[in-house]
Amino acid sequence: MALSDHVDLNGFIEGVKRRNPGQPEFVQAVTEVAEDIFDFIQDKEQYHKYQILRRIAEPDRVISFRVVWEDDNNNIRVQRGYRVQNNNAIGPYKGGIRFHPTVTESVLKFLAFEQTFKNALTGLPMGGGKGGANFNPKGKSDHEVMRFCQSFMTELYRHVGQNIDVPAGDIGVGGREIGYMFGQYKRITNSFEGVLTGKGLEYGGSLIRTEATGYGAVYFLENMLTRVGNSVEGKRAIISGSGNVATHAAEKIVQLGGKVLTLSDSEGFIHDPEGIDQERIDWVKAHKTKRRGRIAEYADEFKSATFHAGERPWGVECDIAIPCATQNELNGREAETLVANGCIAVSEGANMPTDLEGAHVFKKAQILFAPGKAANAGGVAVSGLEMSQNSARISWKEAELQQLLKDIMSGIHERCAEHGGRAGSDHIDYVRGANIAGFKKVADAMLAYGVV
Ligand code: NDP
Ligand code: 2IT
Repeated sequence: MALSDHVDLNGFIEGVKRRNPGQPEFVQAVTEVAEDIFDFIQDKEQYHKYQILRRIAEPDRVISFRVVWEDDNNNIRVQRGYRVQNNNAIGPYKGGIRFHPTVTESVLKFLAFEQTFKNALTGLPMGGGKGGANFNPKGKSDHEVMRFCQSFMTELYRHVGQNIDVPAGDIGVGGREIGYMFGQYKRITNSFEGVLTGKGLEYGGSLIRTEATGYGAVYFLENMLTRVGNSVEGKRAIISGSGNVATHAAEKIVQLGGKVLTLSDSEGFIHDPEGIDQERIDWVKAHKTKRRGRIAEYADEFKSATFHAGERPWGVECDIAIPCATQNELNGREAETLVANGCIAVSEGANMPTDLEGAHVFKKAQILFAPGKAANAGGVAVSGLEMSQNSARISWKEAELQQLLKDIMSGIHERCAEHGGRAGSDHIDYVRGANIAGFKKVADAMLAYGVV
């Protein structure tokens, strides 16, 4: 078949839209990747012949199930749970579980698709998957969360296993939820195995897994800045979110001598011109995890700060932006504001926080722009290290793991730089680099397997 007989990019995207009606987030994630991959595979006949991108953009399977549980008032509640197993060409399916009212099949399919490329970029043997439920942990008692997690795992356990699919945390799923789910898996199967990552240190968890995503996003940022002779030191950073990723990104910015001006949640953002230092970050961590409080209360606690209800932080002047809340939280207009305000670098702690228009603005302005699949890969990378420790039945020391995380993030940066450059320009397009490097590894494994 001549290359001209292959469907073009627009035809491909039209097909993705037709096959996935009502799934805008999934179509968006595939479009962003396809824009770069179509260019890359122009002259690579085998990827066309074996329909590699078309196959990666069709999950191996989507499992959907009813999760029924009883609340504290004895009401019977019904939620929908999912596991999307996107691709296991290079290792067991691996990716987080999200509990949030906005969870849909489209959201989890986009996340599992992105995860496939991200996991490949880490250099570790992990395929891509994602799961979750439209359950809202906010305002629920510990017992309600426990009953929900147990019910969720009572179906999920059939589909996962240390060599099959290894879930972890994501929005709304942290140490507490992983504990309840691991306990239920162990109870049902009578098998103590590394079926989940992000576990407590007492029962097979790894040191620095909690910190890894946020720290990794800042290491990636530092790598980008170092390459152009700059650094985090003295820079003003605005961060969205106030959960696991946001608070640890903030911590690492402060450790590297930067100043953090904002944090947010789904109700608005706080702006603290004095800077959110380690003591204040510790307060936010305890407030969000132990007290399950809202970020608005930061402004009651620290008088230098203001709370901006219903707004996002992107209008605050900064050098660096680190979106760490959720998908599509930074649009084209906000991207233009950031660029106009002199922002030089964006490192995505969240998955697909910048929408397609926003990503095009950053690409056009040629600022340093690290997509989530590269910048936030530190979390899943340390999950991979947790799997290795579980298999070997050992625990590595903190210093060792800190170094491995740094090395893995530098390795991802190098892979992106290798594929994201253009002849005649010194600028690295990290989106293109991440898409191509991730695709190539998965694609070459798929070619080795033939048509399966
Ligand atoms: P958490 O649940 O710990 O925190 C999520 C934060 O984002 C909260 O501050 C939450 O505010 C905010 N948020 C959630 N949904 C929305 C929304 N619709 N609009 C505005 N704010 C929102 O989750 P994580 O920190 O773990 O995850 C944050 C992002 O990082 C996600 O995109 C996740 O996929 C990604 N990620 C996470 C990894 C991990 O290891 N945990 C690894 C790689 C990526 P509120 O309290 O109001 O809901
Ligand atoms: O989006 C992600 O990479 C995660 N939520 C972490 C996945 C994992 O398996 O650690």
